[in-house]
Amino acid sequence: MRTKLAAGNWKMNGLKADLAEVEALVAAHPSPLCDVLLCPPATLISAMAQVAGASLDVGAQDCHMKGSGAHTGDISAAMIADAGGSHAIVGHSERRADHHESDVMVRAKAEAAIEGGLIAVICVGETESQRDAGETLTIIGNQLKGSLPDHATAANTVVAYEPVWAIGTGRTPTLEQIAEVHDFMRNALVKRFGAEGDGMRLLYGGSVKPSNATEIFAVSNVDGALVGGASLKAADFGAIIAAL
Ligand code: G2H
Repeated sequence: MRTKLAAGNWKMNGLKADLAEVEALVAAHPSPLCDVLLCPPATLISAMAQVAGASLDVGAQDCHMKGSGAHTGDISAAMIADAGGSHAIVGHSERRADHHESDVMVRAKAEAAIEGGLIAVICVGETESQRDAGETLTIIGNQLKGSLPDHATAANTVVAYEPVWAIGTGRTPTLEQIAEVHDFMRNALVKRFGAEGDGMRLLYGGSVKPSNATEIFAVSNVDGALVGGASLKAADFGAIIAAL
């Protein structure tokens, strides 16, 4: 039985004053019925973890593939854990695009996160032109094959399907399109990882909001959401948590 997960990705948003939203979220959902994760910018991980207490998990939006060294501007899995983080998002399409991250790099980052004791939230997703060309399942299959470490388990890995064209655009795939990809991912993961693949949580991400959360969460093999814009405000994210 997979536990549902509501994960928020604050992207490059959030100053200390915005932790008031987390305080409000914790006050409204002290014991949520699902797992809740928030991934703020690295500058806020430590402070957010203190505000979050035991009510929700805090994670990073990236994790370097090396443990330490001459990598200006990067942070390691040990640093994330030291700051109070328990998860790291890797392979988000914005990092694949802006920082030229390949599947090989994403896999190395996921391995570093897992070896550092974190849960890796590994993102995959097709572009609009890839979908229009009928390549969606091929792209997703290749990204899963290339980005997930061989020692991925249900306990150390979460997969997020985020169609690039649905991110921050207000557009979402149809429920049938989400089901098609999630069922495909489940089959691929079971084929490769057996029972562990059956236990891995599969999140949908891309313009999830309170008004569409309930119908998306009812889709086959959707075990929660990775939420961007709607995770910034306690009222919106709280409504998504309540829909799970
Ligand atoms: C997709 C998602 C969060 P948004 O990137 O990862 O963002 O919900 O704003 O589309």
